[in-house]
Amino acid sequence: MQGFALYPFDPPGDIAALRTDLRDWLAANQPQSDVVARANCWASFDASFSRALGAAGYVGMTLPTQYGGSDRHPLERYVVIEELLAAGAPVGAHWIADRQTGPLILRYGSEEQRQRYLPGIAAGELYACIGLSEPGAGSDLAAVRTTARETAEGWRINGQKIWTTGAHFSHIMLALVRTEEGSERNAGLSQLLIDLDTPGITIRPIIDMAGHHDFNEVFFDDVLVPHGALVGERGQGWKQVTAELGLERSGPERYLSSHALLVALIDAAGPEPDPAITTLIGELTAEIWTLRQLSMSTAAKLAAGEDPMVEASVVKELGNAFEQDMPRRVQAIVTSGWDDENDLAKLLRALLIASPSFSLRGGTREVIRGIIARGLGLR
Ligand SMILES: Cc1cc2nc3c(=O)[nH]c(=O)nc-3n(C[C@@H](O)[C@H](O)[C@H](O)COP(=O)(O)OP(=O)(O)OC[C@H]3O[C@@H](n4cnc5c(N)ncnc54)[C@H](O)[C@@H]3O)c2cc1C
Repeated sequence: MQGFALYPFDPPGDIAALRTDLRDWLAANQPQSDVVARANCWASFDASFSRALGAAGYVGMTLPTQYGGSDRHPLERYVVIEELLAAGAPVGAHWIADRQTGPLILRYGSEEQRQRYLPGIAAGELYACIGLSEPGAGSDLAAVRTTARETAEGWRINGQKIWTTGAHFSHIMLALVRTEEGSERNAGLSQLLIDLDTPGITIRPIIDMAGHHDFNEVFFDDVLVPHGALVGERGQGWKQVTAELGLERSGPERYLSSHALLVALIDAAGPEPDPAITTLIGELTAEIWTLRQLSMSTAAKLAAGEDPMVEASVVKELGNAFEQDMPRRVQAIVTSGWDDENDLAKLLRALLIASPSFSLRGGTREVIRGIIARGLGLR
């Protein structure tokens, strides 16, 4: 790759009507919540909202109807996600299952796995978590040490995962494990779909510095899962995970985490804002518009069946830089006091604490830049 391939974002159907229908639905169904819960809302858990969203056909949109999905185009789903995030809807419960576990099961899973898991995912009732990181293998996933040995009864799993978002409320984990004894680096890895109520699994909370319980440590102590838990091909886990990461890195969630702050800044600025605030709003708007074009182009490439690994990484890196810088740029010019209880001050406090994590989740900055450099032929 020598440049950023721009693909036209051209979803089928009446997109204006899709947006209007969803906005009307949200006006009737979105729970009233605090402005802070609306920011970074893809971490907000609300089971009844997820179920209602599923019943309305806005979860599992790209899954075939035979598995409970709506067989919609991936770019229609993109539009829906964008609306949900901009509205601050609490989509955290089903988020990972809808974004990556469902599509991955459809692509690599067995027919039995599809029938067993996809309808629940499309209904917004079955939640999933991602079992990649380990204490000794965070950014370096090829160092994964959790093992699964094939026995007559099934796979026996031993090891530990860490930073597992939502493991405490999820039904399943899609885990990257070492299935070939003595294998090294990215060879010999496979993906297993693990029901989290299987005996031998211990889930321990990790509380983050904002006091939230999103993360967990997950321990596997001689856990036995059936042969049918293997997803895709044995030994092809690395390739499958890489495909999964493409889905994780380029969506609108990569630049909209601080969006509520921009809205609050515009609201607080009033009709005749200070020139410095006008300039900042103009700059932020221009930047977010550009990021949106890059993200939509990457979504279009993904929808065309191509692998936008490098483009997705560019969106993640630039999007994270934007959403991470925004709270600091706003803090530098607003006069609101630290203890104020207006929306702007509340959001600023919350985002200044949360934003360092934005460039870690989904792949750290250094690793993402390494992927981009390799894609550009620079390394
Ligand atoms: C909000 C959030 C949610 C997350 N959710 C999940 C989840 O659901 N499931 C999951 O599996 N993980 C999850 N993670 C974890 C994952 O994204 C980690 O951030 C990642 O695995 C980092 O691991 P580590 O802490 O061991 O750091 P390390 O890998 O030790 O990295 C430490 C530092 O060294 C740098 N570094 C490491 N290797 C290299 C290299 N080869 N070249 C250059 N620099 C390097 C890193 O970029 C980083 O700055 C989440 C993280 C966050 C912040």
